[in-house]
Amino acid sequence: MKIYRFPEKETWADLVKRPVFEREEMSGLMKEIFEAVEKDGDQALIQFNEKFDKAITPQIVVSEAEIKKAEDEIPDALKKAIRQAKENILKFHAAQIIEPEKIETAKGVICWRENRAVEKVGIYIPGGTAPLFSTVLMLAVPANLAGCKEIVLCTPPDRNGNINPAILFTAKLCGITKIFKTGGAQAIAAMTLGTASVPRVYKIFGPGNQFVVAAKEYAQRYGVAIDMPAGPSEVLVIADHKAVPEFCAADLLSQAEHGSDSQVVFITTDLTVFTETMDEVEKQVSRLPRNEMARKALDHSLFIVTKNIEDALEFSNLYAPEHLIMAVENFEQSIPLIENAGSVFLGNYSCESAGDYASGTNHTLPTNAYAKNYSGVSLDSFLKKITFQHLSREGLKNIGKTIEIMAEAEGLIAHKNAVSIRLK
Ligand code: HSO
Ligand code: ZN
Repeated sequence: MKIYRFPEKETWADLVKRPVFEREEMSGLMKEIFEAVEKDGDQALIQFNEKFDKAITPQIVVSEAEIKKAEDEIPDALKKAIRQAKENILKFHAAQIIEPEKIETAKGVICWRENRAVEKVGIYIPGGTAPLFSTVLMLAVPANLAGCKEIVLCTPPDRNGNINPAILFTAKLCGITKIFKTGGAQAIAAMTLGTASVPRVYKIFGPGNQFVVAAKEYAQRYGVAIDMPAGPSEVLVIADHKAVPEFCAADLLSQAEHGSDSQVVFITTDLTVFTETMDEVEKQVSRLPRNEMARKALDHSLFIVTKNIEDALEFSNLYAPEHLIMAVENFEQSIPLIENAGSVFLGNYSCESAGDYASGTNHTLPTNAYAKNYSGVSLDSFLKKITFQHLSREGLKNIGKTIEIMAEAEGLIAHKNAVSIRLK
């Protein structure tokens, strides 16, 4: 833990910096992987499964039988939990559907926007130590609501060539039928370029390790869009004298257990809450199965004391956290002061886990200070907006002069003529 009591504002710019990752080295590797997938298609994916995931997968397509088996393996309680989470995510995202409104900007000039789904989308779900089947819900539910015609899911197999059953169950529940056993950069390459089995998509979503992040960046060279630039997961907790140290510690650790590179920041105005939360973190971390990873994340975590909540929020806005927890009494007053954050959790009972799983909001959020200029995933992430307009002769007459004068001033006489020829 790095501890700062009332740090001077001049030092904040340094404190909010995230660790920088070696990026340059990756592009050579990405080129190799993308070229291999382009040349050998499914065969390359099978070979990469063996090389990177130590898995023998004669078939990369997940079969009906595998999905059925997964369904049988999932305990009923988990099935019920996943269904309830899905309902809430569906409710929250369905409310984001906005009906187009036709606007008459001048008499006879009618403009409007219509939504169209991104036709083909790819979802990447990491495997490994924490198979995030909850992310399947966060991406597939809005994709379905938006009306995406093709939803492709790639996820790495385990050493026996199997996919985590909860991922398969959730994918099936969300109506995803195209599931492939391929992970890492090669999965991103497959969805970018297409193979005999894996369809090519127009936009790729989902978290992943540094190879997946690099591959999503590389995929954009081929005209594929991505959800957002990524970095390790983050939480910033702001606590006042009414915060509960046990709760704060649990929230900090729920982020720390994601990975050793997780970013954890605690800011409080109360010295008792400060020391008690640190003690609690120490107490709770040793009881966690993933304590080793969490401890590594805690090594570079920040514990800060500020004079007041306004200062804490100013720091938070500069940091632009993925998740901001306001464990303060008067959280309502803080809302207008929050400028940069992916998702905000208000009060002592709004833990980040609620948003991670089941409250309904999306957990795919901007990290690495991108909350300054990106939103989290929502229904909009799966839509494009097309503008339409209809001008009557009268409409064109009403704005014709304006167009002609502007076109002439830009030296674009054909533009001017397009109006004059109609109105002469
Ligand atoms: N906190 C993660 C999402 C997640 N947590 C999935 C648990 N499962 C990134 O926002
Ligand atoms: Zn989480």
